[in-house]
Amino acid sequence: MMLTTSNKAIDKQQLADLYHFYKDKNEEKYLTQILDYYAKLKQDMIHICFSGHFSAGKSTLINHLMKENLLPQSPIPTSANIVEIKQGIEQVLVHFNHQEAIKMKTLPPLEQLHQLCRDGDQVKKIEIYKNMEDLPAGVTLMDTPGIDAVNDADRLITESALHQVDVLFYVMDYNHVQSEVNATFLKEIDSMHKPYYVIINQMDKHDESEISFTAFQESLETVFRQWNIQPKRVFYTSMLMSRMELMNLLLFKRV
Ligand SMILES: Nc1nc2c(ncn2[C@@H]2O[C@H](COP(=O)(O)OP(=O)(O)O)[C@@H](O)[C@H]2O)c(=O)[nH]1
Ligand SMILES: [Mg+2]
Repeated sequence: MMLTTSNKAIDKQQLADLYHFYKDKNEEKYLTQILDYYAKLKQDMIHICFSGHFSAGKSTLINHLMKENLLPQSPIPTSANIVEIKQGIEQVLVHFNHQEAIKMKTLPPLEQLHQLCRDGDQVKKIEIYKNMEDLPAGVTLMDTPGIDAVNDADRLITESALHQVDVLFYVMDYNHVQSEVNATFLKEIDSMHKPYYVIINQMDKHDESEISFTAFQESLETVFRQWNIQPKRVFYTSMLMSRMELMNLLLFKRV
């Protein structure tokens, strides 16, 4: 069972009842989900999740949006745990798999923070609070481990966090849009009735002389139709191109 009820449809008392119901039945696996929901209800947070294949550019994109270098970016798989970024007085909470959580009253040096983000073996989740002018209060940005068929552990970590998510941005590398792994994951999101958007990143890899942007867009739409996937919108972006270069590609070479 996955808890899919939206936080508006369920109140704290119902969650408490549910918690005791499963606790009495010794159904441990649902208790963490219920506690996460409870924490979310109390904080009245909106969770915006970024997920997608390894190295699609999720962390780069979040860093870019926040104008901060909080997350490790690397061509080799990184962000092996869930990292939540929230507006607030600077502090970092580190939740471990097998020991008590710790609270840091200031941000550690970035290298140390990035190391914690990569440590999927010991660290389950990191919450980073910082005053950031581009992040409204009450919004949590979630960076998740990559979705990859060969690494089931990371996939499970991501999926276990999905019950908390209000909106999902699925990031794809320009060269991986046909991947079956993407389809399987998005179908699951679809079945949970979560709104989701697709971001095609790394558009700098597009070569108009190989395939026109219009043809690329049409082939993508065909793939989504075949998979029966209906994102609310598809965005095209690149972390390496200027706004002008991207607009030139998306608008003017389209016809
Ligand atoms: N060519 C290109 N490389 C990118 C782009 N965005 C990110 N990268 C690179 O792709 C690699 C993976 O990025 P990262 O953000 O760590 O991916 P994540 O695993 O999805 O979080 C890094 O080396 C980034 O510098 C892009 O738009 N174009
Ligand atoms: Mg990452």
